[in-house]
Amino acid sequence: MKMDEVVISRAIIESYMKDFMEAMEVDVAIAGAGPAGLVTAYYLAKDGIRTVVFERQLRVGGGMPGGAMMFNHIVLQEEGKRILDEFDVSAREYEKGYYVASSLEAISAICLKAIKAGAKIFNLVSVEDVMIREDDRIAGLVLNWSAVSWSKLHVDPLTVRCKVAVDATGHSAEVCGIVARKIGPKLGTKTGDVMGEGAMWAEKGERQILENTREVCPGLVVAGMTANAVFGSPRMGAIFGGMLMSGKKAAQIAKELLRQSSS
Ligand code: 48F
Repeated sequence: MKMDEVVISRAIIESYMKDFMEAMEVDVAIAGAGPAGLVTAYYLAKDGIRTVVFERQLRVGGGMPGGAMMFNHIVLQEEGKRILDEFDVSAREYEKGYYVASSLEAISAICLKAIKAGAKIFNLVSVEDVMIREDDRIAGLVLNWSAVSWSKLHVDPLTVRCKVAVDATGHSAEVCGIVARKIGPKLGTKTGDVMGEGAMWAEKGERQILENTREVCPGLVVAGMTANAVFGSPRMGAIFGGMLMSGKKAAQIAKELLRQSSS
């Protein structure tokens, strides 16, 4: 069969641009395609909510593929394992209450399910700012190619509009950092600013991540490690149940905010 390189090129550009154009106005825009961001995207998209995820790196998954110290296995507690079951990922009980799974199987399944549910994921795109409107409501995310920021090129960004934004950028809590710096100390923390994650304490970190997963300023929800980094809660290492539960909770919060905005 005849193969034309230009047809191949056109097919890629046109279909990508169609997806990108559709991403310009969405219900929920998520920064970061680690486990928390992808789980959030899945639970939103499967309910028909227009959801887009922007990921800085070439690959999705954040810290999940690396497991712990590059041992590509992850640990989950009972509640986390129940969420993994929803993604058809196998996990075996190691000791009572501790389950082990392949980090690659887990992140592949979560990513595939999010995409199949209808979430659009754009890799190699960094969130570099937020768009705001009245009452300092977060109304969109400001994007640039990651290659532009890595090369330190002076190139202006593009902006997408969303009803709810989710910061799932992990330990660096980047969107919240931008909000604290540019809009003022309004994150609902003791300092009003991003407090930074605490030292390792798996049990406490896993417990607090659910309390910390919430709307931190109008229109901005935090998910995953970002939630603990914002509120100064401990890190927890390679136990990943909290990331999955936080993603699921962030999706519920976003749905509630969407419901309120439409009524
Ligand atoms: O770091 P990451 O995996 O965060 P998470 O989903 O999960 C944390 C765990 O991996 C692990 C842990 C478990 O106990 O502590 O560390 O909360 O994923 C965050 C993703 O966000 C991307 C980053 O490349 C990563 O894939 N990211 C960070 N900043 C930006 C961004 C940005 N400004 N724009 C777009 N993507």
